Amino acid sequence: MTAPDAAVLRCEREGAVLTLRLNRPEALNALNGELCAALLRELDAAAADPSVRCVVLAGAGRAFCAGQDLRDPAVAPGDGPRDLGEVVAARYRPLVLRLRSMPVPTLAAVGGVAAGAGAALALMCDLVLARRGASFVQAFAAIALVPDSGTTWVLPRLVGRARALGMTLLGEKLPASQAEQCGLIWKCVDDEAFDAEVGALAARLAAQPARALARTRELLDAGAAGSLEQALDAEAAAQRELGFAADYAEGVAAFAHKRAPRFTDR
Ligand code: T3D
Repeated sequence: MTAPDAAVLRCEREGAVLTLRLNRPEALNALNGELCAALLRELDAAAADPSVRCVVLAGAGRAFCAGQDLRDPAVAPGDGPRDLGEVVAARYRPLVLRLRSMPVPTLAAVGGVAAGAGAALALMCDLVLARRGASFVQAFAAIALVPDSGTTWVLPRLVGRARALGMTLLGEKLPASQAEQCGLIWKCVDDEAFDAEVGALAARLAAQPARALARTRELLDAGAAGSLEQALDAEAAAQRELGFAADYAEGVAAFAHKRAPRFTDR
């Protein structure tokens, strides 16, 4: 794996779990070009490293991520207009597609506010665990932009059109408890239990059959857009692939012998 970028991204390893921690706490971990590049580089490295079986995305300090760094000269309109289409295509598109196609499960550990593209990156992870004091903000309208980084795709899928419009048009801070209630995230956790729950859930995901989980994500994403026939065909194709893989034999053997499985496929 490549060396961690200590300046803006911390890479923390605990067994098969890799935690990528956004590390610009003075700017609430806002995303500049350097941080986006470092994150993509480490996600690519994790995808290629068979010893990584779960990736956790987290933030240093009191925030998860405040979205695009509005002081970044590449986007700040101070010296004249900026082509933000170029910025989102170059920085956020590859990150979103990389997260959504990781060969291992991904977990967002949202310990504080997640805004704009920061919320989008969290919502692109397979599971989102949020500290009770955390919140989610669709911050785009406040600076007269549209939701980006896949927000228009993921938000209505998670919470439906009415709530997606309410969140994006009003841009209010949505507390983690309400985010759980409306299905935006997997779970809201009491502040004092948060770190332990993140560690336990990540370890549990890392012990799961990674390839089967990645195919499950693909099928759920594709199924939401396609017909029932397409879903049945895609399920059969994935089941064919997984049925020939080692993890299936291991899972059935573990069941038969009443022992814990040791999954290795990715
Ligand atoms: O632009 C493009 O390239 C297109 C791509 C867009 C993708 C996007 O993500 S657009 C959305 C960008 N993000 C925002 O608009 C969020 C702006 N921030 C906020 O609304 C609030 O800061 C928060 C709701 C996130 C948190 O509020 P609060 O009260 O907890 O903290 P604060 O006091 O507002 O911020 C603390 C510090 O962080 C402050 O710095 P200072 O004054 O102490 O030196 C603040 O300026 C800084 N900060 C917060 N967000 C950003 C930021 N610095 C740079 N960029 C930020 N996004």
